[in-house]
Amino acid sequence: MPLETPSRVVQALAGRGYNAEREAVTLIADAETPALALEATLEAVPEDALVVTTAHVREALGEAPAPDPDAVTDDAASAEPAPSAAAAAQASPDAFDDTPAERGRGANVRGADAPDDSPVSDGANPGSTVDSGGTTPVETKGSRVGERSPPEPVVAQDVTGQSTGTGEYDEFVRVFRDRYDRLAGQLRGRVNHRPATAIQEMAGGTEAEMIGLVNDIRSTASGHWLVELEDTTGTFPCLVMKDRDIADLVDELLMDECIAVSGTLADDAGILFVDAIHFPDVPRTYQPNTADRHVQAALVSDIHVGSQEFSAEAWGRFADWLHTEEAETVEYLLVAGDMVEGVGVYPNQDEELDIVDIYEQYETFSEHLKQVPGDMEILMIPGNHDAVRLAEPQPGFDEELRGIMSAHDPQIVGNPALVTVEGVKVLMYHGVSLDEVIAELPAEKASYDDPHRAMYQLLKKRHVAPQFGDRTRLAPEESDYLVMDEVPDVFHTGHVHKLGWGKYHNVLAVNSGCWQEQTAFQRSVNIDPDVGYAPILDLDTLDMTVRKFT
Ligand code: D5M
Ligand code: FE
Ligand code: ZN
Repeated sequence: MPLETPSRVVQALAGRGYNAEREAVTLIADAETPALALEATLEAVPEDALVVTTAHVREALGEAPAPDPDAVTDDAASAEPAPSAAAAAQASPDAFDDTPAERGRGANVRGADAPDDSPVSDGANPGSTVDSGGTTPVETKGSRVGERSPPEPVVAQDVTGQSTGTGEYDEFVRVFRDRYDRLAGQLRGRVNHRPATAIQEMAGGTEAEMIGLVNDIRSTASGHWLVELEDTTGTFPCLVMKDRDIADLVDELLMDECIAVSGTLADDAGILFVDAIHFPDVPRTYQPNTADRHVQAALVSDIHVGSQEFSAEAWGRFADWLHTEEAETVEYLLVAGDMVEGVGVYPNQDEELDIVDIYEQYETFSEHLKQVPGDMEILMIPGNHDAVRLAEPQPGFDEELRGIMSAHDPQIVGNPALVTVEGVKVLMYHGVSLDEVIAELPAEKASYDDPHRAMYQLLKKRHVAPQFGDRTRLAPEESDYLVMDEVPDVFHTGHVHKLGWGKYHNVLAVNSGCWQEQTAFQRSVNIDPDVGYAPILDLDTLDMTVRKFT
C-alpha cells in the first residue's frame, strides 16, 4: 500500500492495532520512504504500547535506512529549520473527479422530535436574536429534492492542491517575507515608514515611522515596554512608555504580527519612543456585501463523530429541523472543522473513543451528514481533529476521505478558506489560534466565554494565526495563506467549543459551538462547551438567529 498521506499511515497503523499521535503520523508520512519508516516504527514500539508516539517514530527513524533527516529532527513548532509536514499530506483535488451529486440521498425524512424551546440570551450580541428549534410545531415535509438550488460557493485562499512547501528553512523566511509585504501593504497608506536600516542611520531626535513584524516584547526594569520590530532589512527597538494610553495596546500584541509605529528617536538614536501604534485592521466604515435574495446559511463546527460525547440526538434534531418548512430558506451548511474526533489527537483520547478507526469515524460522519436535506449546499474545512496535516494552512481532505463523504457532494476546502456564498465573503477558519489569543491576551480582550472577541483581534491583525509556535503549527508555503488580504463579511470559526458572535467594524464574527458534550479533559480544566446550537445567518441582512437543539 502506498503510504503517501497521513491518513494512509493512520490506516496502516490502525490495521496493526495502533492509535498514533498526530505528529508521529506526520513524521512517518514525511519520511523519504514512509513504508520503511512505518516498519521501523512498528519495531520500535514496545509490545504493550497502544499508541505510537512521536518519540517512537524519532527513535525508529534514527535507525531507519535513509529517512529524510529534516523530517526526523524538525519540530513544526520551532522556528528552526523546518518541518517537512507539507510534503506528504497533500490532497490533490484536481485529480479528484467529482462524483455526480446524489441529491436525493440526503432527503430522507425522519420524525422530528420537537427540541427544547428554552430561549438563550446573549446581551452582548445586539442585533441578533436567539431562537430555538422547537418554537413552531415541527412539520416534516416530503422529498425536498430540487426545492433548494443554491449556487455553488466560490472558493479563494485555499491551499488544497497548491501546497509546495517542504518545510525547508528558507521557506519559512519566504512565508514571513510574504506576510510582511502583504500586511505592510495594508499599513503603507497610513505611515511614511522607513526601513530598519535607514532608521539605524537617522539622527537622534528625528521623527520616524516603521512597519515590522513583532520580534520581541519585553518589559524594562522601570516597567515600560520594549517592542522589537523586524522588517526585511533588520530590526529596531521601539519603546512604549507605561503611562501612555497606547501602553494598553501592547497587551494586545502577539509575536509575529505586523504593526506600524510612529515616534521620535531618542537623543542617541538607539531607540524609538512610540507615540502611536497602527494595526492593519478593518476600516470602521467597512460595508459588508449581502445576498440579493432572502437565503440563509447554518454555521456549525466541531461535530466530533466517533467520540463517546458526540451528541447524535442534538445533531438528529438539527437535521430534522432542516427538513421543516421553517428551514426552507436555509440553503447552505458551513462546517468549520473537527468533523470527527480523530485518533491520537490528545493524550488519553482513546479512552473516550466510541469509534477507534478513523475511516469508520468518517463513514459514520457521512451517515450523519446524509440526515441533512440533500438539496442543501454543504461546505467544509478540516480542523485539528481531522485526518489532514495539523500544520496550517491545512489542505482539504484527500481523495479517499472525499470518497467516503461523497453522498452529499460537499465542497471540501482547506483551512482557512475564503468562500463567497451568494455574494457574501465568509472566511472559514477552524480556530486553533484562538487558544493562543485567549492565553496571551487579557480576559477582557479575549476569553473562552466571549470567543468572538478573540476573533476581533484576528480581524484587527488581518491574520488568522499571527503567533507562530506554541499551539499553532505553521507549514510554510509559497505565500502566507493565513493573511486576510480581503476583509471578509463574515468570519466563521469553531475549535473552542463555545458559542459567541458579534460585529467588529461591521464584520460578523461567529464562533459556532459544538456537538460534543464535555470531555474528561474539558471537565478537568473547567471548559463548559456550548453543545447543539446552530447559528443561522441571514445572508441578505447578516443578522443571526441561534437555534438550540439540546
Ligand atoms: O478543542 C476544544 C477545546 O478544548 C479547545 O479550546 C482546545 C481545548 N482542548 C481540548 N482537549 C485538550 C487537551 N488535551 N489539551 C489542550 N487543550 C485541549 P478540540 O480541538 O475540539 O479538542
Ligand atoms: Fe473541536
Ligand atoms: Zn479543534
